[in-house]
Amino acid sequence: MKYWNEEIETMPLEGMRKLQLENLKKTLEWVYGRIPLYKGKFDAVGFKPEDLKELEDLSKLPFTARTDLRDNYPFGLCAVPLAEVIRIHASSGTTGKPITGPYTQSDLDQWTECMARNLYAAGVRSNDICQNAYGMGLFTGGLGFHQGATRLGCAVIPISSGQTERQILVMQDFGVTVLLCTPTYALTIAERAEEMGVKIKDLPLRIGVFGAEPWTIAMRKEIEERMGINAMEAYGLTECGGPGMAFDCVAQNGLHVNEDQFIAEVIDPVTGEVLPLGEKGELVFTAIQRRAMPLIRYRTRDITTLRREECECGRTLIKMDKIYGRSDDMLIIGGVNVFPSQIESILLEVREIEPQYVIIVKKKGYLDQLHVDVEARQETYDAGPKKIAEVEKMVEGKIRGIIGIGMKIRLVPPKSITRSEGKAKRVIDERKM
Ligand code: DLL
Repeated sequence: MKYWNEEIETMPLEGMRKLQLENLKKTLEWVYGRIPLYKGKFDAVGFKPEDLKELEDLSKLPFTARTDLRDNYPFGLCAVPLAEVIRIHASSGTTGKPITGPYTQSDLDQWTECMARNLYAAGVRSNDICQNAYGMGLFTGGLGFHQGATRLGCAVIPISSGQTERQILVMQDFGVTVLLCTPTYALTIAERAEEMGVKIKDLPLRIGVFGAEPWTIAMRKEIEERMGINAMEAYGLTECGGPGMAFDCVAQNGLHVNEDQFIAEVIDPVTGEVLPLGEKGELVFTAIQRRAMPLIRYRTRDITTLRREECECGRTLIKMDKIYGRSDDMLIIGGVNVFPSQIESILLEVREIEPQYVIIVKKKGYLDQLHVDVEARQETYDAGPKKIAEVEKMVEGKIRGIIGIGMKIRLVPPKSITRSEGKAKRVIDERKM
């Protein structure tokens, strides 16, 4: 079998649009009658659920923002009584209240279905042994992957994140074939294994399914080479139901959106206008099968491009490019927009440094300045201050040449940057302190 769900994954566009329209109609009626926030938002623009005649009418509806979730914390956007809720996840959030994600039984079944499609497309099969090193708990990564891999019939090891040495021992002893974690934690595991003298390349490990944070194609290649695996991807967010909303396939050039469950749009983040396919902007999702908390036109703040094209894998599901970054991570330096991912791509091309870095934003007078601390490779560090200064200058030049702005690069000693066990913190904004 080539697909987990051939009918949906290869459905011709016309059929998919029909299915989406039916599901969207049901969902608009569902939220209008049950959630005061949505009744208010729809009434404010004079829209009744029965006004939906075609998919394009969706653009007449207002957006839902993260602040709507905060203002209605914890269950104000829940469309069913808590008696019908069987699971509640939450994203921690560094400031303010967490974001909650309630599920009914059918929401949980659909999530599992999405995760099964995701893992199957990544090449995972029932005879695989999956080490699930996503954080287990409130975070959707752990249980989402657990459910999906269990549905496939894999042997799942719910090890959760952390205790990296134990991860490596389990990987060796249990003959693990699939690793599930964030890309930066995969790098941490690869590095620790090298220090322990364990050659991951010689182990049976063959696939990783990574996600939950932005990572560049350069980072994917680095992980693939260091571990000798295919590094595949999962995308999703707590508010919309967790990982599995979009996933990549053998083509590894974009992620297919589970369109029977989510309608994706890309908008201009400033004007809110829907952008044509192929243009880069902010990703917006409408969940059309969820029942506990189906968000309408939810602004993710993730930046990408949508493409409808024939994929070599045969799936017809719309594709989104690898997430470029988050609009709230975008730095504006001297009027130039810079995403951390652009800096990462350049750093990963430099042999003399490790893929471990932190970007520090400072203010000097009225000007914003970027400083990047990046780890020297052991050989570079051992070669002494002259070599270090040379590499710093070379990296500064490369960045100026490609991004067009100057930033101060500082090579720091090997192993001096804190290793990630989940989502890495790559930017420290000292302007906000
Ligand atoms: O990170 C869900 C998830 C778990 C996805 C495991 C994939 C794997 P949150 O904690 O709510 O949910 O964070 C959601 O993480 O808006 C993106 O900014 C970012 N993100 C998630 N997956 C990717 C990815 C989970 N593949 C936020 N590439 C999203 C880039 C990602 N960013």
